[in-house]
Amino acid sequence: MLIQNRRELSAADVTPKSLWLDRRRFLGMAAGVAFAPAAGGRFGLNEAQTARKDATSYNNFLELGESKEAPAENAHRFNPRPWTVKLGGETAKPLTQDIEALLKAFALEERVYRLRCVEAWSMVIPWIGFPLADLLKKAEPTSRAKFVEFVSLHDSARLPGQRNPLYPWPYREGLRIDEAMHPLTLLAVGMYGDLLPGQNGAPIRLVVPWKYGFKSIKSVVAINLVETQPKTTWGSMQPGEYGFYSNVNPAVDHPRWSQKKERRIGEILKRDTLPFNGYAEQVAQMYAGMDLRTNY
Ligand SMILES: Nc1nc2c(c(=O)[nH]1)N[C@H]1C(S)=C(S)[C@@H](COP(=O)(O)O)O[C@H]1N2
Ligand SMILES: [Mo]
Repeated sequence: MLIQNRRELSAADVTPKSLWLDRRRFLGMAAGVAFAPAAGGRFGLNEAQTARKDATSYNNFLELGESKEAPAENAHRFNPRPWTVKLGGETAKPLTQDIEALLKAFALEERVYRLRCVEAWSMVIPWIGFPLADLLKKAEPTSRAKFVEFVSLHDSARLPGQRNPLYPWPYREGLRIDEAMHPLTLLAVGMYGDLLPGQNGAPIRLVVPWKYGFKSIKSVVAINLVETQPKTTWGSMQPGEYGFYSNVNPAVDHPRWSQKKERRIGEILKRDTLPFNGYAEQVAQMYAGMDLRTNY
């Protein structure tokens, strides 16, 4: 005779195991960091965070649709498992790692960063992740590695927006090697104390807080160390509007609008946009001697 197991249901019982493997460790750790007094230290911000509801319902993620609302509406169709991240190119130790192994391999921390979209709106988001440098160092970049190329998942069954032929899929981005190795540059796997929702780039996305939002590529499957400046999606589509560097710069207008001010999502009055999105002290020296009007 079958005896019913009467223990209470836990999260592990009601969520697909493949999606939430080790979720308890992840959340426990995230909460611990979030409430640690040091969280606001080197990388933190003393600014009101954007409401989670706004940060997860007003998105740019073309692979899940073109409007701001579409990514959240379509995210249920995007299953971010199984998932592997491939690190290759100019490395002594190329590696391919399953996302679950990646989640365990690195010390996750919470960092509250501004994200400034090129469309002149911004948010303040508590990300959970680890420095990109930690992963790159594991692969041992060679001396020829001058840039890093990032590639998003290319699979129109999981990302139906890729059926739109107007864009050159997959989405691609790039950084110079020193930008990629900078301690502010984060690979995020969560936000607001939880795993990343699909619309925000599950299961792993880049966050480069001093650059316009489109540099923060979502749903990354490949990271390649390369010798020459890689092609980026926006750079190849509209080179006159989207430079490779795209550091947030209120002094350089977009060809079709000013970048002097921004609307913080959830607020009415506009704020002044800050050079390097407020991170000048940490990053400006990387661009010493560069003309940031030409290298926008
Ligand atoms: N793969 C991919 N990554 C992407 C985009 C995209 O369309 N596809 N949009 C970018 C843009 S323009 C912005 S502003 C940010 C938005 O991130 P958020 O929705 O988490 O705020 O994601 C960036 N990363
Ligand atoms: Mo953006």
